[in-house]
Parts: sequence; C-alpha cells; structure tokens
Amino acid sequence: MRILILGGDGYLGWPTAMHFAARGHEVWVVDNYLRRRMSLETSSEALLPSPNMQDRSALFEKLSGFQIRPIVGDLRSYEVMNSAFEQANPDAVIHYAEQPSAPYSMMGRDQARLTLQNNLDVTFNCIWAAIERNPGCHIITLATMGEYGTPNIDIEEGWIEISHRGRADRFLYPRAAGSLYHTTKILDTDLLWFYVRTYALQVTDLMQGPVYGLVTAESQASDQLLPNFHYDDIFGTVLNRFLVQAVVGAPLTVYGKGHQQRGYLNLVDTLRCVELAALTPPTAGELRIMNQFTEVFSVLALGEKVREAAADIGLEVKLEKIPNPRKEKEEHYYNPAHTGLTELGLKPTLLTQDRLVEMLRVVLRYSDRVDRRKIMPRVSWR
Ligand code: USQ
Repeated sequence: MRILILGGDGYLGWPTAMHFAARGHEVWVVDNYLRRRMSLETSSEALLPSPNMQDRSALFEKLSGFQIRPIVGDLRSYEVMNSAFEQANPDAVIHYAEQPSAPYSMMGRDQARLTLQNNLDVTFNCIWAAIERNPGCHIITLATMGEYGTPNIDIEEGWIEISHRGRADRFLYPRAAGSLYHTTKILDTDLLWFYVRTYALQVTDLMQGPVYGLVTAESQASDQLLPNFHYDDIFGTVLNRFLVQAVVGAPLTVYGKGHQQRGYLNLVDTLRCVELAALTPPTAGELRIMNQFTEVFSVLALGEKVREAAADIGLEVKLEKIPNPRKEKEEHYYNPAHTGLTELGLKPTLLTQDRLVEMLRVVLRYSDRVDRRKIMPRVSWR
C-alpha cells in the first residue's frame, strides 16, 4: 500500500512509519515539528534526543534498507496537504497530526486556540484532500477513548442504538470530554461523520486509550530510532511518567484518589491496530469506530504494578497521592467494549511484570537526562 502518515515525527507517527515501511509498504511522513516546538516552549523536552525526520529516515534506510519519505510542512495549509496527497497518492492516510496533550490545551486561551485550530484545520484539510484528490483512499484517524468520558453506563464502540417513544435509531455514542484537547477529538469525529455520510468517504476512527512504551521491533537497531518519549506533566502519558519517576526515585504522582480508570495499550499494539485497520478498509460511506486499548487499570493499580516491577530490579518506589490538577471523576463506573480490533486479529501485548522491567531497564539507560522539575503537575484545570 501507499501510506501517508500525517504527524510522522511524533511518539506514535514515527514508529508507525517504520512499522509500515518494514512491511514493504511505501511510506510518506509529514510533520511541521509543532510538538518539538511546544515542548521547548513549555520546558518539556523529551527524555531521549531524537534526530529530525530527515536524519531518522536516512538512518532507518541505512540500517534496514527500507525507505521513509519525509515532507516538512504545516498541514494547516491546504497547499501542504494537497501536495502531500499528490506526492503520496495514498491508499491510506493515517492522521496523527494533532496537538495531543490535554494539559497543554488547558494552559490558557492561546494554547486552547492553537489546539482547536490545529486539530480541526488539519482534519478538515485531510478530508478535503481526500474528496478532491483520492476519494477512494481510506482515512484512519487516531481519536481517543477520552471522547466518551466516564459515563455511568457501558461504553460501546462508537455507536449506540437508542429507542425513544417507541422508535429506534443508531447514533454516535454520547460524548463528554474532560479537556479542550479531548473536545477537539469529538469535533473531529463529528466532522468526519458529516463528510462520510455526505461524500461517501471511507473512515476508520480509532478511539485510543493512553499509550505506553518505547521500544518497537524496528527501533531495536538503534536508540536513535526510538520515538520521542515524554515524562513531563504536559506531554507524558501516565505510565511513561511512572516509569521515569520510578527510575529516579521520585514518588509516583497519583492524581487525586487514583481510582480513575482508563483503557491502556502498549505502543507496539497501536502499530498493529493501525495496520489491521489499514488492511481491512471500511466500505465507502462507512464511519467505522473501534475502541483501541487492551487492558483497563486504575491509576493506583498502574502505580502498584510499577512499584512491584521496580522492586524486581532493586528500585524502591513509593506512590504519592497529590491534589488532582484536572477536573475528572475519581470514582466512576467504567466498562468500555473493545472487541472490534481483536476480531480483526489483534493479539494484545499485556502489561506483564517482565515487560515493565524491560521498559524500566531502557529508561534507566537515560536516567541522567531526567530533569526532576518537569515531573510535578504545572497545569491546573481550575
Ligand atoms: N494521571 C495521574 N498521574 C500522572 C499523570 C496522569 O494520576 O502523573 C492520571 C490522569 O489524571 C488521568 C489518567 O492518569 O486520570 C490518564 O492520564 P494521561 O495523562 O496518561 O492521559 P490523557 O491526558 O487522558 O491523554 C493521553 C494522551 C492523549 C490520548 C489519551 C487517551 O496524551 O493524546 O488521547 O491519553 S484517553 O486518556 O483515553 O483519553
């Protein structure tokens, strides 16, 4: 397949590019380094120094023989999007090109506006490039489980049948996000759904939970191929943060009561899920939605797992409940469905003690780069 990856420099975009290239697909990646700039501006640099896309692509080609074609440009410009579509002529577009941080989107008006405009503009341009250039291409968007929030009923995969006054119909599952970032993902889904039903686009919306991990099959050739890995309060997801905190002997930052539950998945499963989606496109006029996670944990349960794994390699770790900087339910019902991707063939990479120890060992190699000032929450919802 010809695959165009929007946001190909990111934590998920770069490993996805290598994953597809190593399987013989033709891959183009586009990025404007927005996340790198935001990290600098907020003093939230990643743990590992990662070469830029051009250098990483060259290194990947040298080590693996597979090519990744980088395009540097801002996809908020329709010209850039159109030109990327022209060069790649994609069978599938994988859209990661969003401001991905909930805390960043809650810093203030400017950051909220950037998140709203960037995320919606890129999705809009992607839709229009598909309509005007490649109406048959499959758009795969990375949405988020956070669109659903934590309702007091079971969460379905995207859709729900509602019976009302003796009649029934199928609707998008009700959404109630907990940050402006998550709200932009709801707006993305609504935008896609409008264009799917009006222009018969083919779209897969993957509702992903927080991702953890850093090593994938392709990055084993060189640490320079590892994705950008954040442990700060703004761009780091909770388990990645806990791994770093454990390694430097900082107490694990459990927000509030720690009973918040989410559906988590390993980075390698993100790549596999996106591949499974790409290999089985929906029909024209279908918005296929799948919940993309493998295991549900509370924050406290995650912390306990990290504590136990760290003890295995002689690290003593404490959990510390700190005031929750976010507005979120700390005690709630959580029962989301997630059968779509397993039915397509996903074999989950579960969070075992061994895998945690493996990740801790990689992070340990970089422990001298950890800046402890980036660990405690700096952004509050209040
Ligand atoms: N949390 C802590 N301690 C920390 C960091 C987070 O207790 O040090 C808690 C949060 O309060 C939250 C949970 O852990 O209850 C998950 O937080 P997170 O920062 O790992 O994830 P989140 O902000 O929701 O966002 C991340 C990605 C986002 C993706 C989302 C999936 O940054 O791009 O969409 O995970 S989901 O959470 O399902 O919406």
